[in-house]
Amino acid sequence: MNKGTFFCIDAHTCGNPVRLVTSGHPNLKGQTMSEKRQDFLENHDWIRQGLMFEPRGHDMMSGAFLYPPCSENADASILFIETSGCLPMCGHGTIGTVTSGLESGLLTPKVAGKLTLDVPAGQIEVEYTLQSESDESQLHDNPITKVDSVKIYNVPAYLSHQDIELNIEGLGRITVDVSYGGNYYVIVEPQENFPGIDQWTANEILHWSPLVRAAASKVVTCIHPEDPSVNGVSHVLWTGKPKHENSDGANAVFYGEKALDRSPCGTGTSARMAQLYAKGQLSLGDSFVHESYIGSQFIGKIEQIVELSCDSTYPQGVKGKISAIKPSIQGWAKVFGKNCITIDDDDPYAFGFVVT
Ligand code: PYC
Repeated sequence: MNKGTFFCIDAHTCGNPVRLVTSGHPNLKGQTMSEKRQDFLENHDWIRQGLMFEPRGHDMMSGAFLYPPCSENADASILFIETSGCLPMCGHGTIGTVTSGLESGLLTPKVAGKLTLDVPAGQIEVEYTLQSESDESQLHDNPITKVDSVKIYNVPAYLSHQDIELNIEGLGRITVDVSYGGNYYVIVEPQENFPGIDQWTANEILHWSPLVRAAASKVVTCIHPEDPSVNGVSHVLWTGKPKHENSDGANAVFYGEKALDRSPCGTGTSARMAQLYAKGQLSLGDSFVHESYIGSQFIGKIEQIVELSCDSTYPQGVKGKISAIKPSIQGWAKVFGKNCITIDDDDPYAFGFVVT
């Protein structure tokens, strides 16, 4: 029996996939995207599994649903889906969703060139440019107008733990930081037992990352000070020498069980800028061109310094304010296909599989 039919627009943001699901949305309970994300995970997760895992997806697959706005001032809401679950925030996912949504006419901004979007991690602002600015007024009459670039003003990012020592069997001792940029990242910089991503193969990153994430998760507690449903170290960000002269840094982000981000990673770039700001290596107003493992680039910037409020749910009994940055991330996405995907429960692989 057919459990669901999903029309999708397939795109990639700087190399990493974004499958925007344009039909088959389940009705989600809750007032905010954070509550709706919980409802999706509890009651509708089969849709994510069917659309993200093999044979309909693959290890790197990620995607999104557009929903009506939760807040009065917003244009729309995004629910992110990927192989690891539903991220609170996804930078490359937002850039791909905004591009596909605008080009298909599914997203209609109140103000041309700008969008306000509710996401599970909070509210973000977006600015976009079209391929020819003079075509801006044609966006709704001419749905094939292309989006040139998308800039996200992300949720606040902050360094949560510094100089954590981990002992990884087979690799040795490494010292890492943990930083939040919409997801929690273990950040590993070049040091005695890690020469940098420019010296490692993708297979080496995929091999060591789950061990580093598991080791870090044992010794640090990450709970977002303003939304405890956002918690846990989910991503590992390795750094190294960039390939391009105009890049300020390079990274390779591991997520899920087997994914290596092909984009420079929006939430990872935000977490990295928050770490560098907290350590005095970046300042308010600085830009940071960040490169992915395949050499694609995002332009990051520290737009503002803000504070997050901690209450008694915050670990180690911390109460009061945490200093954070408000980062922006700019990148591009390309739409390359349209898909009609069915999930039939007489298919033994209706809800996908992972080869380990
Ligand atoms: O761009 O934020 C991002 C992201 C998260 C996981 C993969 N990409």
